[in-house]
Amino acid sequence: MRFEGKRAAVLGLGSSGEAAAKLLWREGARVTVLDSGTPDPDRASGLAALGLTLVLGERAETAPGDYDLAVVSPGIDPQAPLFRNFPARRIPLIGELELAFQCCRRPVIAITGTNGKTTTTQLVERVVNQGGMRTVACGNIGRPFSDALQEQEHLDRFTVEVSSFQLETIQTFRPQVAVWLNLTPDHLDRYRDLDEYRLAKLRVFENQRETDFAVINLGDALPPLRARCITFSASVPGGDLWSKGDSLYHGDRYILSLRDTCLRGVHNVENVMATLGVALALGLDLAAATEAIKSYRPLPHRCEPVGERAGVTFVNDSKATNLDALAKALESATQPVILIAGGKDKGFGYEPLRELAARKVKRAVLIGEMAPAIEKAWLDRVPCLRAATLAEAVRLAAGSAAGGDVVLLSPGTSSFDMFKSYADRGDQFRRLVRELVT
Ligand code: UMA
Repeated sequence: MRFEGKRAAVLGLGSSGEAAAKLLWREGARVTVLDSGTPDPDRASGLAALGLTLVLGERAETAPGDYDLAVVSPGIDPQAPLFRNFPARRIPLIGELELAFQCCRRPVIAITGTNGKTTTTQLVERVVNQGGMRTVACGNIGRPFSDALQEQEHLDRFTVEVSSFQLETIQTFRPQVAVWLNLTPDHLDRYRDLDEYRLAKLRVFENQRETDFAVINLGDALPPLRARCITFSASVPGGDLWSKGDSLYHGDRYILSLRDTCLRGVHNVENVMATLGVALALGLDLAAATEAIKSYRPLPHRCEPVGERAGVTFVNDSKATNLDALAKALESATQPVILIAGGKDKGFGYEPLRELAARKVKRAVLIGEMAPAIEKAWLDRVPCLRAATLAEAVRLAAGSAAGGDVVLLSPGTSSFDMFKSYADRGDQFRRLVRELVT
């Protein structure tokens, strides 16, 4: 076993820290977990019961200790004291994704991009399983790769959603198929600029060889890649997979229409193309892949209709945690929109959406840290109201809507200033709408 007898530090006790600690423990390492926040007590006691050492709270940031390696959780910023304490001591540091890959004996399909990662990861999981190979979806999607590894004897491949945070700390991570969906501004509270974010994401191709595949969006100018490329785009002509309206083609062969699926919007045309690209890379039958895509049901919080009252439709798009996702939701809207937007300040402004919002949004109800900045950016083009809580926002939005309008929660940024997560924000919205419509 690769880590037997090694002294390992795991930084962060969220879901990936817990999974990394357990993997190292199963591998025979001597594990210490350090978390400078207030982690879930059940997680902490579960690891303590296995005999792992825990260092929690502020003292974790300066705790001494001699280790052979440190494994960092993706949410810990390299500038955070807990993180900086380790490189300063010259202890080799990798991320949870790299740790899992080093223990993985199956090929990996990796999916990255600013938006659409989760939908595409689920589509790929479905297509690969129905194509006769056994896989599970894991990684940034929620179940850490290190946890999913426990099933590797029963699997042929891992389908891993990977974030830029996870890619920052890879060394040998080498997907057999790497999917690049798109890149738009996000996480600018962690990266200096878009270029730094892009460079982190590009690392998904770093260790690929000529025999591997890169399934890439032609709309993004990527540097030359070593892997064999399968290209797709809904806007730039010349890709292996291309579209006309809702119809998708491979070369000159018609494959399917998005209307045959439960997915909508141009972003989903590209998510489906990327999935078909993986099917091509793995040599799967495209007709079977198409049937698997047709029977896919999207997850909640992604343009999810949650209620209707007096001809007003309420839509939960809480997963829109960046401007591009909000733009996609607005572009896909065919009715006048009463928009609920705003949330955590992630280091970008809403000015780029001014014209689109002026065309689509009848009124915006703004919440969270970003509310004043959005109002300033849009004020002369979009009538804006401010709400202190989501309940007030729903009330104001419903009061502003007429029959035929849509009340859309599509915040355009993260939720952490007011909610536990985007799912918590979406669940609260769904509940408030249900109370309103019944
Ligand atoms: N912590 C410290 N010190 C710090 C900062 C954090 O000790 O300075 C501790 C916290 O107290 C907490 C732990 O670190 O206990 C949290 O670690 P984490 O933020 O890495 O969270 P995990 O629960 O391990 O979840 C991570 C991903 N989170 C992030 O990247 C922020 C999850 O993606 C992922 O599903 C999970 O691993 C399993 O792989 C979430 C996400 O928001 C969904 N991802 C971003 C996105 O999709 O945009 C990238």
